[in-house]
Amino acid sequence: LKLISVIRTTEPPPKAAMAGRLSRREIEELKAIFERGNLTAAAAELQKKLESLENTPLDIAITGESGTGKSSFINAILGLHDDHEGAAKTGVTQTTMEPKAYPHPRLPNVKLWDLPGIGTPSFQADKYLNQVKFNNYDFFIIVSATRFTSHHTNLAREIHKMGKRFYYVRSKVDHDLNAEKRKKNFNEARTLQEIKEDCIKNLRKAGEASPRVFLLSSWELANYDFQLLQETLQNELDDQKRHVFILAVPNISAKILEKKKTELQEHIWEVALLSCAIGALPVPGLSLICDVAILVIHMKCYCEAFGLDDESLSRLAQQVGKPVAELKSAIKKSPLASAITKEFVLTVLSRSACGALMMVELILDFVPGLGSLAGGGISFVTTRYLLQRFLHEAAEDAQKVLTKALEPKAEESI
Ligand SMILES: Nc1nc2c(ncn2[C@@H]2O[C@H](COP(=O)(O)OP(=O)(O)OP(=O)(O)O)[C@@H](O)[C@H]2O)c(=O)[nH]1
Ligand SMILES: [Mg+2]
Repeated sequence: LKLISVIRTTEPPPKAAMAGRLSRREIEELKAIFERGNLTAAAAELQKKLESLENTPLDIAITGESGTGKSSFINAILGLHDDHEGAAKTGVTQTTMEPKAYPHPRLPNVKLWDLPGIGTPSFQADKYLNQVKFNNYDFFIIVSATRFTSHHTNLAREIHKMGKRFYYVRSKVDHDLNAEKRKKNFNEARTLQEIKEDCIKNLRKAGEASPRVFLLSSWELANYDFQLLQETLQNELDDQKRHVFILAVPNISAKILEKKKTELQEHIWEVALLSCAIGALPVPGLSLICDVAILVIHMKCYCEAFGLDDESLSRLAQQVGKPVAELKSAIKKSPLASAITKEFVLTVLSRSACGALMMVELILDFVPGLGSLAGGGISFVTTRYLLQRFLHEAAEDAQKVLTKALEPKAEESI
């Protein structure tokens, strides 16, 4: 700790990062690890846990009758424009004849499966689930754009029998609302409520005790029930699947960005402990010790989760019909994923040395095991401090990009 007095020259740490002291849970978990006394074994376990989190497969089946908007829904979830390379084909004629996987553009282990339209001559409800290999999927989303039909009833019943879960999406509600608007006593909330109640009533008749129905428009994903669908899925998935699901959801609202931030924050202390356990090295020219490679990997991952990378920004620009440079102009603090290199991290380290060292002073006393690790303890605190600060700034920039993307275009606001 003599090292701490060496550097007191750079900018003071921001309030948000100073507030990021160890939580009670972190302290407890760290103490437990040190009490068990084998940090190397604990690190190996953490490494396995973090790797398996990242590699957890999530396979979501999108099913329903032909033409209901399944492919359009997939593209909306993946953040792809219908014309984008890699997007599901959409159209007015039947286009999907066998299950086809659409991997998430950033998370290849997350796949949406576009299933053939049920009820067409080649796909009848009773054989359908076997034909599409139902066991390959974590859950089903039944998409329907019209009144409830016997195909929905049969499909719901069959999915239930197979012990799988389904969510019922009533799609194209923008279209329904437009048609209803012509009526004299039009009331949007009442129309939506009526559509939902009708679906719930019919699913109950089909034997579903607590039907989960969501009204959506793939063209306006941020409206109607998408947020509710996202929250329901999140609550019903196990921890591993929830992690990849949250990271896969498109960045369409401030609330979703906030959720991603919280989810990533949860795992920072584990990454930091890994950094100290794998024998981090002193950073040249600074009194800091940490594993620069770990910082590079995780900072890049945060940027990508928030859509702060060239590909995601171009996709967003295409979706909202704005120049990508306009969206980029909203980014103030965070670099894009491609700019995060070892050199970049070293620059951040030198800028943040003062703040990181103050956190070392604050934290080492709390967890006795950490203090006794000398260099390892400093590495833990530095990594944790830098990742928290970086995450905070990337999340802030992502919110600014979202606001810019949703602003009316110049000609629209005149
Ligand atoms: N108004 C409106 N139209 C939509 C929406 N989603 C899809 N559509 C349109 O509905 C038509 C069918 O959409 P698809 O996504 O191709 O439907 P699908 O269920 O994949 O069709 P199949 O592959 O043939 O079973 C297309 O013309 C879409 O543009 C929506 O949310 N609102
Ligand atoms: Mg399709």
